[in-house]
Amino acid sequence: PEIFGTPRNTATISYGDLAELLATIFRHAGASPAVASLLAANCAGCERDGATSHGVFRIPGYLASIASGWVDARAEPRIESAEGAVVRVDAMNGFAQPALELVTPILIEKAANDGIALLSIRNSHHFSALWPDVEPLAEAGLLALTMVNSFACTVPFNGHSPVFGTNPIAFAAPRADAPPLVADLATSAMANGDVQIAFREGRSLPPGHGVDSAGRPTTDPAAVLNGGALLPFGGYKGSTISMMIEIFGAALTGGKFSFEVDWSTHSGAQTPHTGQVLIVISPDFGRRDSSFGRRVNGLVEQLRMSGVSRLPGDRRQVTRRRSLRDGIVMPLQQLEDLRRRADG
Ligand code: NDP
Ligand code: PYC
Repeated sequence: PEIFGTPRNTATISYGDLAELLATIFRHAGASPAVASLLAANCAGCERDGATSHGVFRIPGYLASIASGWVDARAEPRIESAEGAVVRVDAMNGFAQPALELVTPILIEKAANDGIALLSIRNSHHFSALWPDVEPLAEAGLLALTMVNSFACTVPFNGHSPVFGTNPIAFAAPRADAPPLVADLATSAMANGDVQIAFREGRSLPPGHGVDSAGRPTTDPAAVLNGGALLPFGGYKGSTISMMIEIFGAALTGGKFSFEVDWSTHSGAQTPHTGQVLIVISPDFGRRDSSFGRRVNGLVEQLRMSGVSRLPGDRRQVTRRRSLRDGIVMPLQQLEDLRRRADG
C-alpha cells in the first residue's frame, strides 16, 4: 500500500502506541524482538520530536533494506575489544543502535573511571538521526560526540563527483538543572531525507544545495536524487568536516567509506553500511568542583542575552512536549497504512 500519499486528514497517536505499532511492523519484517523495539522507539522518538526526515517516513526504507537481505535485523553485535579507553564493536551487519545499547554501560563505567571513552562501531547500518544516540548520555551527565558516514551523495568542495555521505555529527552537553544542549546536523547542505520529502511534496530545494547529474546547480529534488548530488554545507569548511567524518566513521572503525557502499547487489536496499564513532567525556573528571553544567548554562544565558531565541534542540523539545501532551499528529492515511502493515 502507498503509505506516503498527500495527506488530506490527520490523526493523533501517543508515542507509546506508535512505538508499539512500529515494533510490530519490524517484527513482522523479521527483526528480532530486541532490534524491533530499539528501532521502533528510535523512529517513534523522531516522529514525536518532529525530526520527520528520520521518522515514520523511513519505514519503507528500513523494510526494503531488511527484505533485500542487505542488513541483518536479527544481528547480535559483538565486542571485539575493550582495552583502555576504546571499545570496538562489530555490529555484525546489523543496525548501529543495538551495538550502542550493548556497550553503553561499559562507556559510562570507563568515562567514570578514566574520564573518557571512545566507541568504534563497524559493519553497521545507521538510518536515523544521531541525537537519540547522544541525548541519553548527556542526561546521564556525560558530554557526548558522535559521527556517522553514510553513502556517496555529496560532492566535495571543488570536486565533480560524489564522495562523501551526508555525514551527520551530533553532540550533547549536560547542563545544570536543565535538559542537555543537543545539536545534530548533516554536513551536506541538507539531509538526503529532506530532499526526498521535498520531492514527494513537490517543493523545490533552496538554491546552492544540489547539483544535477552533469554537475550543474539545480533546485529540482528529482535531479539531485537521480544521478545528481548534494553540496557540503559551508563550502570548503563543511567539506573538510565531512572528510573528517569519513575518517572517523570508516578509517578509524574499519567500516566502509561512503563511496564504498554499493547497493547494486541488493535491490531496494537503502541503509548505509558504514561505521560510527562516539566519544563520551566525564566533563568534571579531574577537577574538584562540578562546574561544567553551570558553565554551559552561562554560555546559554549569554546567547539568550545576545538575542538568540532558538538554540539547537529547542524546536525538538517544544515539539516533544506538545506530542507528549496532545499526541503525535500524523497524516491519517499514513497511520492507517502503518496499522494495516502491523495487522498484515
Ligand atoms: P537541521 O538542519 O534541521 O538542524 C541541524 C541542527 O541545527 C539541529 O540541532 C537543529 O535543532 C538546529 N537548528 C535548526 N535550525 C535552527 C535555527 N534556526 N536556529 C538554531 N538552531 C537550529 O538538521 P539536518 O537537516 O542537517 O539533519 C537532520 C537529521 O538528519 C539529523 O538528525 C541527522 O542526524 C540526520 N542525518 C542522519 C544521517 C545518517 O546517515 N544516519 C545522514 C544525514 C543526516 P532542532 O532539531 O531543535 O531543530
Ligand atoms: O537523510 O541524509 C540522510 C540520511 C542518510 C542516511 C540516513 N539518513
